[in-house]
Amino acid sequence: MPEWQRTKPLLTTYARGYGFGMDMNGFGGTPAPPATARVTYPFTTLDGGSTVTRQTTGGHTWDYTIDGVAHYGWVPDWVEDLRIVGGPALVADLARGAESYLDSWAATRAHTTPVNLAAGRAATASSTQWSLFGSFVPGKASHGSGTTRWASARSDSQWWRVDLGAARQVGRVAIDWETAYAKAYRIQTSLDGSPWSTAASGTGGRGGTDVSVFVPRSARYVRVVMTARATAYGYSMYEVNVQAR
Ligand SMILES: [Ca+2]
Repeated sequence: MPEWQRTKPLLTTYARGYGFGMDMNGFGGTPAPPATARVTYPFTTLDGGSTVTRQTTGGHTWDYTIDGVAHYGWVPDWVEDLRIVGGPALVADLARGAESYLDSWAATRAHTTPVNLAAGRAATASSTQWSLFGSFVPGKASHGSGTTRWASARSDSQWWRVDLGAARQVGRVAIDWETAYAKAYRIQTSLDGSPWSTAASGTGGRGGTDVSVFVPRSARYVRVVMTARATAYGYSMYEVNVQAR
């Protein structure tokens, strides 16, 4: 119940059911009898198609409220108990679980990786950190390689920009930061390098992979304007991924 309640917002957001299954691992780990008797016999199964009474085997009459889930035959009784505790919404989610599982496979087959419009495109920046041992030029963040990176000089006010080569629809920018990330920055776009329009901005940056999603717009240039450093170093980005959505 708590798990279902905790994940309910996600189930609603993605229109999913709640999957459930049972593996008795021999005959251990099945649901025990409930502390309080709730299931009353006879009851109707969740699909409304069957009436369930206590089963008698030889001289023993089984009752979920006394025996718990003694074997797979008592799953309907267990679900009935969940219905009483969680209400019809829980049972409806359980009933849609299997379909959701199949849907997830269909969605996986249909999924295509969005094209990174910045890959291989020319980039410029406000500064580049000098290094005897490697290159941190702006193009290292639009090279399509997650191990190379651009790094700036050590000051708060810096920018990095990429030329997509032609006007494209842009609606999502993902920045893969090195440890030297920006706490505050803006994503701006432009059709010809000036003027610039702010598509997204934030001040609570936590580094890692930072994703900005906005209403898709036509842009040839995408610029990251950084205003607050997280470390005493400059800024450094492994890769900037620009997508239509
Ligand atoms: Ca790179």
